Amino acid sequence: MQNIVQRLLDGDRRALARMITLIESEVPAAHRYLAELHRHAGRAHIIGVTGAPGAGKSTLVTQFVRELRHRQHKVGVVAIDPSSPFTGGALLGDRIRMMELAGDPNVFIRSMASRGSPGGLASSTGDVIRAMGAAGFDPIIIETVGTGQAEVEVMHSAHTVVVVCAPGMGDEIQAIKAGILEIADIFVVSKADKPGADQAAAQLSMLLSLDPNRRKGPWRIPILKTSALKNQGIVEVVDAMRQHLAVLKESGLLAQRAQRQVRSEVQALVLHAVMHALKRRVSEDEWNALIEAITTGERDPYSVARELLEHMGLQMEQT
Ligand SMILES: Nc1nc2c(ncn2[C@@H]2O[C@H](COP(=O)(O)OP(=O)(O)OP(=O)(O)O)[C@@H](O)[C@H]2O)c(=O)[nH]1
Ligand SMILES: [Mg+2]
Repeated sequence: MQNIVQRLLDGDRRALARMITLIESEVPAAHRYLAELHRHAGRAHIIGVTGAPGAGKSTLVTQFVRELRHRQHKVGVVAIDPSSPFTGGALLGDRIRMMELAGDPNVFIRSMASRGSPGGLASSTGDVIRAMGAAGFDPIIIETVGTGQAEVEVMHSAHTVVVVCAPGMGDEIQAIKAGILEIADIFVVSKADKPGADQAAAQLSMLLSLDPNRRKGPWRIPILKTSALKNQGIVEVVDAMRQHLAVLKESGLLAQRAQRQVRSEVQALVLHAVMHALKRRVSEDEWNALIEAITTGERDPYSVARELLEHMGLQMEQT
């Protein structure tokens, strides 16, 4: 088992698949392996693709992968909540194209279920990215539906976030509402062969010009149109992704982002470990009794929290 790390570093796909399974099933050994992999990971360009259900994300991801393969990249894909890659997109034969890609040794596609806590999803996605990066995949594309908090949180591990809006779905506005505006680095109006694409782009442009964030530091957020049907616009989006990465590097933002991410990763691990240790020490019955006592006003949450921490040899600061 120990040499799973070595095999993964040598680019063995089965070792990578096995590692991802270990990550997903939260096997304690996974952290030991990931710690070893850490030194070899972290250089891949992470691209997030998000947007409303049915916006055309999987279709785009498939085309990005093909374009990146033309450019000789070894590409990883993490599709969160795999409803669409294999079930949707039948109209344009995306399913078949995804399958074709899956047979390419320089493409690794993995679906992950969007279950558990938002923090849990973000951290396991981060671990999967680490494993894929160590196996030499770069860039790595993450696809999520941009509706829930968990999905938005996952996008924080991306360097470049592509937000996809389809015309005539009214979802340009919804995307803005869901707080996606702030995280977008590139907007794509998909299905540009359909009526309403120009209006959708104009609408987005208007909304963006109202927003001072339109410029993200040295980066000006572009709005690009694509059509999978006519095979248009993909090269431009892939170019924009690469340019965005270059701007992040030159400006020092990439390094800043990495530091921010490491900080929150370590915090999350500590928090997780503390909660885990607590659950081992306090039985379900004890928990219930404490909660009951707080609810009735017999106890208060502050002293209970203090007591629980002291139970683990930790002092809570006096307030
Ligand atoms: N006309 C047209 N249809 C498209 C285009 N891109 C995607 N579609 C269709 O839109 C539908 C949804 O595409 P997907 O790529 O599965 O969308 P998605 O955003 O991944 O969907 P979920 O993952 O289920 O949220 C499919 O029927 C596609 O064939 C396009 O450029 N033009
Ligand atoms: Mg999809």
